[in-house]
Amino acid sequence: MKKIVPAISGLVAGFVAASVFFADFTTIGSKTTAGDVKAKSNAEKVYVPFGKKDDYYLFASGGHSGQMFIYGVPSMRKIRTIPVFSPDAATGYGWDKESKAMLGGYTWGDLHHPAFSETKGEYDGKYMFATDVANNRAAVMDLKTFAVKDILKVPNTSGPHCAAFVTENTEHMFLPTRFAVPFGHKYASLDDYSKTYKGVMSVVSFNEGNKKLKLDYQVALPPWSFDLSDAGKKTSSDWAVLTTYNTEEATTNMEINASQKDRDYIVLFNWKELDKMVKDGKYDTVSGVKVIDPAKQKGAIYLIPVAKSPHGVDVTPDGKRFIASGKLAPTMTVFSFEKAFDAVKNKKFQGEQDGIPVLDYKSVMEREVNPENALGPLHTQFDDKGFAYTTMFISSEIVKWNVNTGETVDRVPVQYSPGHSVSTEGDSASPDGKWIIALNKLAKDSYLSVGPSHPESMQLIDISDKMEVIQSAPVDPEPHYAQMIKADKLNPIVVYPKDEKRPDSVWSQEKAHIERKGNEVHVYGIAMRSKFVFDAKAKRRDAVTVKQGDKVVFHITNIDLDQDITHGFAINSYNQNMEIQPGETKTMEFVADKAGSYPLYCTNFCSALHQEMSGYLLVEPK
Ligand code: K7E
Ligand code: CUA
Repeated sequence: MKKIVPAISGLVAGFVAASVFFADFTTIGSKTTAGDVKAKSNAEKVYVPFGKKDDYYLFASGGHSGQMFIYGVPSMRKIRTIPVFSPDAATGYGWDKESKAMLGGYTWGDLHHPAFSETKGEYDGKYMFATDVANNRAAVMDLKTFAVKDILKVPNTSGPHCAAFVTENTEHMFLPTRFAVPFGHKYASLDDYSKTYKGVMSVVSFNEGNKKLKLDYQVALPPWSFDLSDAGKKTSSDWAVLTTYNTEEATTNMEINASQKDRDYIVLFNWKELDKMVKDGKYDTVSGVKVIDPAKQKGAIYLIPVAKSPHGVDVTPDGKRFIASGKLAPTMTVFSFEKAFDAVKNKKFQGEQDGIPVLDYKSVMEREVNPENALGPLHTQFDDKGFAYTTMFISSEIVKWNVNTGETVDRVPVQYSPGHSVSTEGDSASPDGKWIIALNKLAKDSYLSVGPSHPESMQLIDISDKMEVIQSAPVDPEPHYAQMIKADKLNPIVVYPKDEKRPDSVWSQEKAHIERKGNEVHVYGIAMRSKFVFDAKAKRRDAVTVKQGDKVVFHITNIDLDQDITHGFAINSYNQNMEIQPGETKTMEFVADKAGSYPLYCTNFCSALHQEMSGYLLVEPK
């Protein structure tokens, strides 16, 4: 959702920004003004002196960079980029054998929505999930190492934008598709769209034992675009909601044709019922995947009319309500789970669409909220006091409102055009109400210019009392969504535990050796400050000689079991590079198709003799 109406938002936001900056930061002559005092006290709020750590981790999605960005809050200092769906030269992610296999040949991804694993509706700090809109993948990152452990390729779907959101105890993640496609991505004329194309929702689970993601089953929803979703909590924990657009089933000129009808739908479904249907064999098997047809299998899925083309849908921390944001309509619609359950039970239907019952809007809707002059509501976050915070893309602001009454309580301009925002522990059952960060699509004049393309911008807003923008930080494109967690919930390891069981790891210089099997050369080597040893018995322990055309497999163990002593392993001119963290073994595999003499070296500056940490790969010509 980027830059839909930059002209209007620019005007509104520019005007608002100008007034804010003049009000707060103008100094007159050399006198200290109220603005100076304010700036100083704001600076103190976010200043984290050296030696102290931030209170929160921010995991910001990297959008079409395919990566995840880790920031500290409140300092808003960027700590690291963690590669997820795209190769990353800095860490060699996508070059070593394991991560290369996980990426499956894809060189980019589009990561929109990160989600923490949850236990009883609280972030448990164990895992981070994300999905890839570009190439239909889901990933899981282990927060002990911040390393991606598994990537699942999902069939029959084209862009799981709607994900990832986990259920209360991480039983499932739902991946509804943004673009409808025929099963198996088969060719079918767009004239047959309504008949042949499907808006498939994938239901995925995570196995903590083997750290793998698994596709449990799919639901063949109508060929609509599914936009955002959220899982229920507490009394609604068996349920989840999705927003839809293009229920018109338009296949061209979407900008106009997908906004014809006044209403689209919220899809409300009971995932426990869906699980049960699968258990009871109520599904079809399509290319090896269990697929539920909601027109045939009734009792789990319902539609609720909502103002057309909504964007976000967010469940309140108490699990009692869900709020749809209008995007095109300047309205947040508050729905009640209790009312929805009652409508389901008493069959208060206003009709059927594609065989799915449509719940009566008035019976389920609790309130339509229209803050004055607030335009383009996209996403809602929560605090600990029952307030909701909705980003307004077009009027460039965050509006704070009372979920119980719909009354506007406060509003703050942001620079500019916020998409999502994220509050501290905001998607958990107990947000703590300290900060909210506006994830702005446009930065315009906020930072030193780097040419026509600007970074996106994140603005830290204090929500403990009256909302106030305190700090701002540029961020690479493009954080759609982010998650913020209390720092003390995470407990990353310092050194990989020495894994003696891994068959290819070598834990001493003396054990380094080379094995040849036909035209495969396996090097079992070590990296340590400040050398590589590939063959303990060789005349040159840091050189490897192979024949042109050999498959070369380097298994390198970093035997420096010390904090932060990471080594790189790169081969000059061979386009090979990987990072080996302390205690880790990594594998690099390639065919030595170019004859010649190729220096290899450590890419991470690991000691005073780092420059000396090098050797040779010699490839004898055929
Ligand atoms: Cu950009 Cu959540 Cu993909 Cu809204 S989404 S902004
Ligand atoms: Cu190891 Cu530089």
